[in-house]
Amino acid sequence: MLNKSIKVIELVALISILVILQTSVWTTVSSAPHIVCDVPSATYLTIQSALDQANCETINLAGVSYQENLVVARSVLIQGEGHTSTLVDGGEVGSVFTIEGAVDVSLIGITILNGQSEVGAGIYNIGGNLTIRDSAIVSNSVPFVSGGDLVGGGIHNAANSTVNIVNTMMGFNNGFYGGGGLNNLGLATISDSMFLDNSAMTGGGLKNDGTMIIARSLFTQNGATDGGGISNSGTLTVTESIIESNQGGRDGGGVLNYGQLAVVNSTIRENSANVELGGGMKNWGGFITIHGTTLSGNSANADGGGIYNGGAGIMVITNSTISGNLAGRNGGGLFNGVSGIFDLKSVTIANNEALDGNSIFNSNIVNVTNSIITTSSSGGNCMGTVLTSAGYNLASDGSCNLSSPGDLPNIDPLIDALERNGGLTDTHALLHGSPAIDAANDSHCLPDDQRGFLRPVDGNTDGVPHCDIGAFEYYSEQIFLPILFTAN
Ligand SMILES: [Ca+2]
Ligand SMILES: [Ca+2]
Repeated sequence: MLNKSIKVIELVALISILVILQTSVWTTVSSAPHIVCDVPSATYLTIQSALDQANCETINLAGVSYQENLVVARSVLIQGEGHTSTLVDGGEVGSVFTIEGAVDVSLIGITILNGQSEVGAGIYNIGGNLTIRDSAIVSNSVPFVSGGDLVGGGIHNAANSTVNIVNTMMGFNNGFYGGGGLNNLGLATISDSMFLDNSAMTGGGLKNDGTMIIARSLFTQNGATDGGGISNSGTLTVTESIIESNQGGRDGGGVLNYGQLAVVNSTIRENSANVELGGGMKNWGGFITIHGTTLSGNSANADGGGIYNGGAGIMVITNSTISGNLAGRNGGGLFNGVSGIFDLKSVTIANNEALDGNSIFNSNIVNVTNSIITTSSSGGNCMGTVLTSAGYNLASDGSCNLSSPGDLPNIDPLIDALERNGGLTDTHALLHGSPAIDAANDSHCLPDDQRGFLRPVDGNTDGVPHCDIGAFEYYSEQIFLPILFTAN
């Protein structure tokens, strides 16, 4: 719900920006003073001339279009009248903003567009502590220059630099080699923001080689050769966000990871790896934890419709759902390569499809407990190396060779369609009478389910509460209603 409202608001903002760009009703400032300093009170004809006044702390911009390429070498607040009216246009002749040195800079309520530079076409931040709020960074691009770094279409945030992006739209930027919307080597935080239709060879939406935290944000329709939405080689945490409808021309439609990545309470859906591996995610040698998250409807032309894990990558997945993903070759839900490790706990893997291994194609180690593995497609759930079961898994057929205590092979889990059942992500509810109810190992289950609803609950009303197998905890009607009313 939260994420949906973000999306609607930002799309409205985006449309208004596009209307402005197309109608070109704004003219470049010429003679009238549109730039005002608060303290000391003064007016200027260009933003740069105001920036050159060391004691001008706040620069207020009018609701017009400015064409300038600005160098900010001191701490300052630059404030527009809103991103639909105040435009700073780089004129395709350099970065729009270059921020130099250990300065505190805030950009609020402006649109930054038409920058063109081999690094950081919209904003090039070299050492600054930069905050961008209620703004838009659109249509900036890194052109090919022989021998150039060629990264950071919207923003390049250098090492020892900080960028905080709040309630901002990054759209239609091109980063050439890396980071269509943002290329980060320093520290970046992104919240309540949207990355739309950005592109680069690696990391269409963004590329992170530093440290980054993303919260409540949407990545959609970004494209890259590898890592359509996000490429991470550093340390990245993604919470309460949606990565949707991005495309990897080759690998990692939604996310490509070489580094350390945590995905929490998020949705990765309908991304595609058009030629090779990892429709939702590709992990190559990195460490990923996924919790409270749904990967659904992703597709890979070859292996790993939901997730491809290789290069000695390690993936720990808890309280999550892998549903309706498609691989043209092996591993509709999950593909595990010759040196990869998956650790699955309280996961629901359902309705995925592949040529071989609809749910899981394994070539090394997949540890699994308290999880549902189900498919209705021909060819069965599991293919390749036998899973390492710690018991209490439920599978719709016998192809996963589950034979540890509490394992329930060859049984229909009786799950409902993927939909919102409370919480921040879609889940497969257990239907009344599901054999998964109260059938998990309590010592391996977490204190809540994927939705954040408490476990264990006595779902079969025999007076004894036990955890359920899979990501969802079944509440019979008697106990479900009062919890719904007290949840908020
Ligand atoms: Ca239960
Ligand atoms: Ca019970």
